[in-house]
Amino acid sequence: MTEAIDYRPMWNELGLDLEKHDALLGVLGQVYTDIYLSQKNRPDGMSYFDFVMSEVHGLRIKELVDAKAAGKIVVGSFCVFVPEELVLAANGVNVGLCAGADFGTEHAERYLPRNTCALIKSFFGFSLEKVCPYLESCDLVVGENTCDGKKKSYEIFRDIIKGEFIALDMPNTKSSEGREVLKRAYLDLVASLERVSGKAITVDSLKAGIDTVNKKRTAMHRLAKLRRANPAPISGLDALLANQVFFYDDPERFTDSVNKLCDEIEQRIEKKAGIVPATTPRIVISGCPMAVPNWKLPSIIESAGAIVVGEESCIGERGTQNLVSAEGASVDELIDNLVDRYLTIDCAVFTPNRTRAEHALQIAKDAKADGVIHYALQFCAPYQIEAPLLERSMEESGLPVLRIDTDYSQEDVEQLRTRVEAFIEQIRR
Ligand code: BJ8
Repeated sequence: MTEAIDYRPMWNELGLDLEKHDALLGVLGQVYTDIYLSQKNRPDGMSYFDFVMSEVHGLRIKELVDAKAAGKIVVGSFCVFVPEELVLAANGVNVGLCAGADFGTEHAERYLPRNTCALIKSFFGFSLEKVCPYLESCDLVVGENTCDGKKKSYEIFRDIIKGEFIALDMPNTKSSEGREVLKRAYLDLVASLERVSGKAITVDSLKAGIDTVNKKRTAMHRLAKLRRANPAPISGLDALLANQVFFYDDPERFTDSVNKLCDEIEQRIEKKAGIVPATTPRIVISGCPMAVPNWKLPSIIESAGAIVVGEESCIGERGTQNLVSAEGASVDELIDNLVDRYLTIDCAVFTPNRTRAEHALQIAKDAKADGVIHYALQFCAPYQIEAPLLERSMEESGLPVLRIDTDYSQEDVEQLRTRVEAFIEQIRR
């Protein structure tokens, strides 16, 4: 039997509040056991993701510490508009920062109005309570001026974290001017990355970064396609977990693990070995991103007897869609390629944003969904206001929609369960 490693000296060194961090890990471990490990008939390939989650504040953080000792930089972000390709090209490790749990909310509300979305309060809470080892490992944190909530809260956040912070100036339209704004933001990011890492981004290093991330996204496209089989070969919760781990893990190891999982899923499909019967109501979720450990809604949906077969979300197909071309003879041309790909992300902060509804509909059709659940965090104006537009286009295509507005607390779980169960009864075939 291998002896458990004591990570406390490392956490202490990073400046974590060990007592609060223990409390957080205790809750997370229990929630993970209740929601994930209680599922039946999971693919064997999910054991890798279980391992990653069991070591999410342990081994992975040790890897970051070791990478820093070997001369790499750690770069944290909160949005899929921050290109991992550039971070890799600058000899960096890219990590998504903790923003999916109700932690330190009261502390966060000393800095932010109560009517701020849970995602923003969460990253404030994690930072103020000193419980996010990813944040504490960062040499550079990259924010982005997307929604007003993030844009304004970053003005405060930059002063409460210990690492360096920059905010990318983001466009809110996809016009040619918008394209220029995004390109300028990426050029600014290149300058910051080069300064912090002391390494110049070259054509070769950027092409290598593009190749690594393209492979990672291609693996996720494969998983997104396979999970649409009927009977569904993998739970929505497990597919969501792979989408969440996308933001934390070593990219090559992650790609390899997703491809192995997909090989296994292909065999399941061949044998028609579903995780649930073929008659199970099929749901697509569309809306705000669900960062670890935000599993509330999918767990309610799946425990109510339906299966989630796709996510139109940044932690899902909105975030992973499309690849970046590696054709180009200069860094500038490659950055144009990045802008081309990243501008296809249908975030609700853009106006207009019609392609999001089209994309969501396409996912629902391809996945042969029986209904769509629109998920918005309370006080997230971009997604809440876009919800009726999306609902209309779904319903015109004959797809019933349930709109859910919620946060990270557990207070509304029973009420949500009742609404979700009624929706599932309505769409049951
Ligand atoms: S590209 S969705 S990851 S900005 S939930 S903080 S929008 S008030 S997270 Fe997002 Fe990038 Fe867009 Fe995706 Fe604001 Fe809404 Fe809160 Fe949000």
